[in-house]
Amino acid sequence: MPFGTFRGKNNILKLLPFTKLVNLNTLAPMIIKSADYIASYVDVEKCPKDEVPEFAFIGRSNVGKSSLINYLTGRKKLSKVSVTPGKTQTLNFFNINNKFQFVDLPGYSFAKVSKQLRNKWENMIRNYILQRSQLQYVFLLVDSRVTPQKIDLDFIDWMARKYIPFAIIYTKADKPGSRDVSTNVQLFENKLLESWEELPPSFTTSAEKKSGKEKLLDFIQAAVTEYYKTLSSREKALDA
Ligand SMILES: Nc1nc2c(ncn2[C@@H]2O[C@H](COP(=O)(O)OP(=O)(O)OP(=O)(O)O)[C@@H](O)[C@H]2O)c(=O)[nH]1
Ligand SMILES: [Mg+2]
Repeated sequence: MPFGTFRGKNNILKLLPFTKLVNLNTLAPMIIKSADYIASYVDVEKCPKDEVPEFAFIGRSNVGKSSLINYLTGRKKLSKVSVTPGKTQTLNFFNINNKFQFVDLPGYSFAKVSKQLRNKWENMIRNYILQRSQLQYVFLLVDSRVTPQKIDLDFIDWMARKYIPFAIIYTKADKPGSRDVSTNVQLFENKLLESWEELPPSFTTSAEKKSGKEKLLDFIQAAVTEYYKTLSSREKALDA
């Protein structure tokens, strides 16, 4: 498994498992046959205890997390979307193809709720990310229409320090080749390169124009395949 290198404080190099060694070209494209809402939780301890691989979507309020889940699964109303930020307030679980799970998280940095509530959400998100052992990747969504925001870079920095595997998804790229999108992505990557030797995997999507999901689904498919391969060799080893 190749690792990305994060320079961290005092220039100390740290290795992060953000890219898995899987040949995406050998896998058939993923077809979403089923996508169903499971339940919502506010406490990681109460989340389903199983070994289903999981992918979480996180980012600022209104960045398009719920819309992206709907676009990826081809289910318009699976996760609730709203023009008003702060729509998703719980950890929302979705079962995909009876094989893996998506978790839609509340947005961070939503200014219009009380500090107390914001702290509660932040703790809920952080505890979930730190404690959920079957979490394969955190997908950190970044709005491609704006210049780099400190809060997003800080969140990446926090995940790096906690050794959380993650990938970045630039959202709302309704005109993917446009100068604005490529300039903002470039600016964001330049910021990352101040602390990373190698960039994490990234994807550019538009839920509105329905573009960019194929590569992301390939990536998820590769991670799921890898997960079950590891699980079955572990079970075989235990049986032996
Ligand atoms: N132009 C454009 N708008 C989008 C896109 N994706 C989402 N939106 C809009 O952005 C707003 C927020 O979308 P949500 O999917 O609810 O965002 P969220 O990140 O889940 O928001 P919270 O749950 O409140 O944190 C809605 O008005 C969406 O229609 C996109 O690709 N392009
Ligand atoms: Mg949402």
